Amino acid sequence: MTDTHIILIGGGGHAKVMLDAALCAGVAIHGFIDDDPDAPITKLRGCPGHVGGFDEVTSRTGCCPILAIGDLELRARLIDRFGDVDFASPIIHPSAIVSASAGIALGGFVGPGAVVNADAKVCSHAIINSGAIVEHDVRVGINAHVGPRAALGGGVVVGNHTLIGIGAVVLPGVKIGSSVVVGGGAVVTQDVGDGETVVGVPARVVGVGV
Ligand code: JB2
Repeated sequence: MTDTHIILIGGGGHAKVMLDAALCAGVAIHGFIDDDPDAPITKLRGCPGHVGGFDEVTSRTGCCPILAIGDLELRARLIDRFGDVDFASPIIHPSAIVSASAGIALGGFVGPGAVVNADAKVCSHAIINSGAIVEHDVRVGINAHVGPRAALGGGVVVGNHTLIGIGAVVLPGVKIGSSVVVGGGAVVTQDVGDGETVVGVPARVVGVGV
């Protein structure tokens, strides 16, 4: 499938960032889907049209959706909902530095000024947000989000659906489980179990999900 009809799923703040990156990269966006047809993205120059509902994506030949909403739980539900639909190739801002040996999977996003270093693997639907650093041999799981200016040292593992908050630092080799929340500015020095929320310097567990 070619990406001739990329549709952004979402029209809020994150969609604006993704549209901007796509426009900078010369990637055409066919439309966006949002509950609100007047979503914030419509104020951006170059905004594509609002296209119907989710059926528009599943029924139209050649439509490739890409998640453009930040909420990781909602994103996970949408990934399930779309099932076998072919998601779009990753959108990568041209100012990002991505090693030739790194891999960015379908549905991924790499924002402006981000670095993805040698042999790093960014799984499907993951977000590497503005200015984030993903060092060599890191694995970023499915639908994980590395927030703006967060830094992952070499060999770090980030599980599926995990949020690394703005400006957090994860020391080299640390393993972070699935559905974890790392608070903004935290410094993670030890492994983190599935579902845990950690904050602070050094990061401490303050909650465990259900
Ligand atoms: O179920 C839904 C749904 N729920 C919310 N289906 C569809 N199609 N759309 C939905 N939305 C839409 O997502 C809302 O109408 C709204 O337009 C959009 C969410 O926009 P918002 O600006 O609130 O959040 P965001 O997800 O784009 O951005 C968040 O995450 C980013 C990573 C913000 O926290 C940003 O600051 C952050 N950078």
